[in-house]
Amino acid sequence: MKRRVWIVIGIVVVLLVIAGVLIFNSQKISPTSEELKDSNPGVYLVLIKNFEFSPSELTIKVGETVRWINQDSIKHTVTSDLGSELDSDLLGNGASYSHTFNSPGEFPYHCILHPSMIGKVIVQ
Ligand SMILES: [Cu+2]
Repeated sequence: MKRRVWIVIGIVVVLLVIAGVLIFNSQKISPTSEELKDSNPGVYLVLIKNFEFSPSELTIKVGETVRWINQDSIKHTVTSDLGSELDSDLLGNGASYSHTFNSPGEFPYHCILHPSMIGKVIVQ
């Protein structure tokens, strides 16, 4: 009888640990912009996922940083439509590109490989 209780408790503990690991991992895979902003003041996250920049339009202040993370298995770039403000290498799965904007303006960008992928950073 007592042994059975301990077995049940053991099973519950194991299930809780598994649930905890699953929840922790799911958060790690897809951090939201707000989460990253909280942990890194002045840094915004744009996810590259399903051939889209998300959020596609982002408003920040001068001196703040945007970090793009590619979550697709396909390679993408972050490239300014005009000029060279944004000019990433080919970003593979999990790769990221960060850029700090030091002057105000609108900075539209696209992916060189997929011109339909467009986004814009507005720096105030
Ligand atoms: Cu692309």
